Amino acid sequence: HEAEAHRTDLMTITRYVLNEQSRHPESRGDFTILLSHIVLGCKFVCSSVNKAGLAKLIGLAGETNVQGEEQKKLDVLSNEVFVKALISSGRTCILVSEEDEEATFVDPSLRGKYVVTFGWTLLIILAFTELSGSSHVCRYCVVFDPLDGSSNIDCGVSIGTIFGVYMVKDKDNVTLDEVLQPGKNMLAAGYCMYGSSCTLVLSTGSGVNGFTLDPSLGEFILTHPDIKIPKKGKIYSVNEGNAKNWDGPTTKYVEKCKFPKDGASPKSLRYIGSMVADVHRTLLYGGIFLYPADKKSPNGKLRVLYEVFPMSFLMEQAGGQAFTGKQRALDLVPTKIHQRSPIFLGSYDEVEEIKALYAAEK
Ligand code: AHM
Ligand code: MG
Repeated sequence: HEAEAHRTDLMTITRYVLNEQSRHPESRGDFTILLSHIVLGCKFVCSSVNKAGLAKLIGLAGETNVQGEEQKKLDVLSNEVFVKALISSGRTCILVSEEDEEATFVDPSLRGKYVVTFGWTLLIILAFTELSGSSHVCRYCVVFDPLDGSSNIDCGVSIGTIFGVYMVKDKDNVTLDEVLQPGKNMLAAGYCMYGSSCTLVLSTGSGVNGFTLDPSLGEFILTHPDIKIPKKGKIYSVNEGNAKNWDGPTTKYVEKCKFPKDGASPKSLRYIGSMVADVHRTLLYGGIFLYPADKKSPNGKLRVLYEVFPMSFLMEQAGGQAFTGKQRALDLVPTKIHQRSPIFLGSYDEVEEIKALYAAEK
């Protein structure tokens, strides 16, 4: 009977977030509106990615179409779609995208206005409380990688979108400092994986939930409620081609994965080379994902704001950990929007081991 109820009583992502918001009486539904625009971007990218294999045939990404117009590459197209969807939500002040060198400051005229349609008494009360000062509803800054793992597009391997949301502190004087904040200040974080199905994993700071797109409905349905990462894991995920240049602790950890001395079985290696897919598997099956520093890239490869932070936020919310080799990843204070950092994230016990190896080096 329960299964039957699920089939007819669908928990869509919008319904889920609205339910969550209703626990906060002061909430005005702004986050729900923002999220619905993020979801729109994900659906668009999902549909484009699904058609990517046909590009050569019908002239999609990077090709010239029948009208002779140059078609945009998928990552460029995805970026445009997200930027436009986020701006049109009327709820954003600053956007930081992996695709754009500079942050986008949303034009004040596009930051939305309160629509007050109440009677005069209510208007006066509102004027003296929350509305005094500013009439803008721009409340959020969004950092995102519109299409991560783009080297995997042409061979049809899973790719994804990663995003993090900060709440604006000073909406009358918005500066870049709003996004140069530690990841622990994020209000929400998530990713959407374009794989064998399209899965959106989201945390608004009280656990992690996964939603799968039902293409026939065009809705994300709650399929993975309250995701918890296993405390230990049997899988490690890293680009071992860089091993020559690794530091001591990373080398020791991976050596132990392959040749455990305590009688345990060796771990399996899985590496897709798409952060979203590698992190998604780590979240569901347990284990560790690492993109360490190496001699050639002392800060690793992955970007703090829209790769390291959102994934670290989700890991912690699911009961795992995220570490940079020096500190808890979410404590890092970025000074540049495209800054990189080494990252070790996953099951609690695995990250604990990495932390011990780094502590022993000191
Ligand atoms: P991208 O943003 O240019 O797509 O690069 C990010 C990707 C991640 O998805 C993945 O974890 C990593 O780069 C793979 O890098 P490498 O090929 O060096 O292993
Ligand atoms: Mg990326």
